[in-house]
Amino acid sequence: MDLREYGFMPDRMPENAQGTPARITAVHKERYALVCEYGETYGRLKTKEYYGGFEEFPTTGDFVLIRYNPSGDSQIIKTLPRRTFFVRKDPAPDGGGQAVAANFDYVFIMQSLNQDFNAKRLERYLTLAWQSGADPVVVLTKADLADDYAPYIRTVESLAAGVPVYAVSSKTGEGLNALNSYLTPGKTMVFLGSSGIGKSSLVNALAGKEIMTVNGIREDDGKGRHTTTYRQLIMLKNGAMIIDTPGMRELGMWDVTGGLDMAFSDVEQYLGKCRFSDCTHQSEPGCAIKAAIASGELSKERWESYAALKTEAGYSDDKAAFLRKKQMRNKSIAMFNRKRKQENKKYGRGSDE
Ligand SMILES: Nc1nc2c(ncn2[C@@H]2O[C@H](COP(=O)(O)OP(=O)(O)O)[C@@H](O)[C@H]2O)c(=O)[nH]1
Ligand SMILES: [Mg+2]
Repeated sequence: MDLREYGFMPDRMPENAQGTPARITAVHKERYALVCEYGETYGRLKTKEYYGGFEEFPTTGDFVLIRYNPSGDSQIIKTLPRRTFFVRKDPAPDGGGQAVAANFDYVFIMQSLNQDFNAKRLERYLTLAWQSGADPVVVLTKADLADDYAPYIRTVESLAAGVPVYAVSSKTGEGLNALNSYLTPGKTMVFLGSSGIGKSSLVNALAGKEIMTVNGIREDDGKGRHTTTYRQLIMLKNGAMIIDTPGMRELGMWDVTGGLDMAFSDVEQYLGKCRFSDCTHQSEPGCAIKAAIASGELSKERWESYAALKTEAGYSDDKAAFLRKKQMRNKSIAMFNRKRKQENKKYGRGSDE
């Protein structure tokens, strides 16, 4: 097996790197499903590197280096630098950002053309997608359920200038061919969208067979149940890959400065143009934002979306505090490991290396 088929770029190997490159295809509790030149295998993290705070925990789509073990679990020794990634807030109490998907080329931002369509959520997804470093593509699903979806397309185009938008139906096959230009060998897409909007159905329609379980929408609240219980990367027959991870539901506005710049370039062009450099855009004279809204150049909703996401990003962005905590944690882990090593020596126990 040639890992390049999975999107691996050999020139991204660090110099003097030891080990066999592999790609993470699924994250289970403590075990990782991997592919490498020897085929599919499983791996576990090397304690010293990962729990000593030296390496980033890998996620679905990551390229890693392993010590290959032909007769059991391999050892994961290094996470290679990510080209693109999503982060969410680590659910641990003092957690910082945690990567949930990595090294994808396109983000398919998905909403369905029935009850799910929501402009604010679209703006949020676009911010996250731009932040990830990959190219956003808007995919409106269940086209067969909409009498006329042209107004939705126009709404997307007004919020996401320059981002391609497609209406598709996994049920009738309408519009699916247009997605083929993204589904090329070695490319990876990640699906971002609420439960029940047809992500699994689209995977199956693109794969031409039932890979994912499709679940019915509950009558009472219109929401689907989650069937994806672990994070996985699926290889389609044509050589393209799709990442589907349940963690995508909880993506927060963690460190999205660059994403906001891209998703709201129409808004940001007015910033810094107010008379007062510390303008709060509330009631100050000479406010460029208020003037743009008054003249109709900028829509009020657009400004409010931007301001809300920016505020939210500010809250989750208290990185100074987070980094302090992380340093402390790494320090105490290192101390713990040193102590354990001394004890192991004292009692003649082997270590895990
Ligand atoms: N009418 C219609 N229903 C669809 C389409 N795609 C998915 N569905 C239905 O929507 C429900 C949720 O689909 P699923 O693929 O499980 O959504 P997921 O939760 O986003 O993975 C299922 O009942 C599907 O049959 C479509 O293109 N048209
Ligand atoms: Mg699903």
